[in-house]
Amino acid sequence: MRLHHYMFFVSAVCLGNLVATAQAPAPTTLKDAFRNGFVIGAAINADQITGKDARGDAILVQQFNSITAENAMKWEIIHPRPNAYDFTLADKFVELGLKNHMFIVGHNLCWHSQTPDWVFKDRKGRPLTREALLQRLHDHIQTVVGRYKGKIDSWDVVNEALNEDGTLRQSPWMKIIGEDYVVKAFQFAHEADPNAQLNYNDYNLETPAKRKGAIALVKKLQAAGVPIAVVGNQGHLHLDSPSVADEETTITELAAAGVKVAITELDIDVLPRTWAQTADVSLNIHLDPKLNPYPNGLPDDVQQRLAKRYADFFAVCWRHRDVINRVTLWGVTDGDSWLNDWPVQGRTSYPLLFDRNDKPKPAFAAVLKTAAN
Ligand code: 9MR
Repeated sequence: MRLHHYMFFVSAVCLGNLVATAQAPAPTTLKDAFRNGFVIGAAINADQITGKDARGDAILVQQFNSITAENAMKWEIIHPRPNAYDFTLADKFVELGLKNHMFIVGHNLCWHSQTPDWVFKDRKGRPLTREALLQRLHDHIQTVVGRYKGKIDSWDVVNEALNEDGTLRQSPWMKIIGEDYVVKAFQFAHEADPNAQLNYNDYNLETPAKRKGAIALVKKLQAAGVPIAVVGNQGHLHLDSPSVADEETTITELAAAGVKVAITELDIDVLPRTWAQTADVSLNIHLDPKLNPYPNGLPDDVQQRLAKRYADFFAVCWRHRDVINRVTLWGVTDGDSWLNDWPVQGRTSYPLLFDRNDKPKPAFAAVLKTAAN
């Protein structure tokens, strides 16, 4: 090849590379956009687990690489009566995750809510002793975690153990066993699957007192030699709160305690609230039309505010991707969200990235862009 031919060839190749780089298509899915930072999950309901919601499943498989069962693995469903387990939905949930090579999250093993009353009582209806309840917790965790050993990647071992002031909630677990029930639950889970990632999961950790309580709990678990790997901050957010600065502080302070941080139940509520910020499922408020302002669609200005809020939140997660290992949205489309029925039943809510017709919202495009920065 003569020199000028060679030079032409080299410049053509360089130019080609340049054009190729400049034109490298931007990722069009959440899982691709964040691939070099963290996995992106969705909580899925029974219709999605069983394939009845084919359109929801199509979005799930295209966009997400992690799943959490919204309800299917909770005690009242998986273990409704003494010695009677029902793994029908949970097995299908795990199969779906394995088939699609997803990071599978088990939610949850020990919680005060959605746990039947019998769990805390003996055959005659009297409160169980500490030893008997510990045995019951052990058997439940051994059975459930043991069944999915090597298949479920990550377990929410204890859910929502803290009060807003950072003290331990006076749940039946706490009252009967005492505060070491948290350590015990983690030990049982570790015994049942030594390779599973173990999480403590709670909401409102942006509140300094509650966050302090969570960090104290992490330290207690670490001191007891228990492998707590992740703190899940649920991320049930509102348009105007908590502030991005508080979200960032929460991530860095939790990570400084020596754990990874996951956002486990992300959604952003755009509806008015007349109650304190919480995710306490026992709250139930009467429906008033003023509390349901967008029954026929979200006005564009609110849609844009939601997009910006989502982008700001994901930008924080992306910036801290060295310590964030997962961001999970609490549902696939707006129609699926628990926020349509809580704390007021029958509202039309818009908290997720896909709308009721399965279309990506402006927030979806805004979120995709955050990973490019
Ligand atoms: O989204 C769940 C909803 O379908 C259930 O009715 C509700 C009942 O307790 O639980 C919801 O999920 C909760 C999660 O398990 C724990 N953190 C708060 C979530 C929203 O309430």
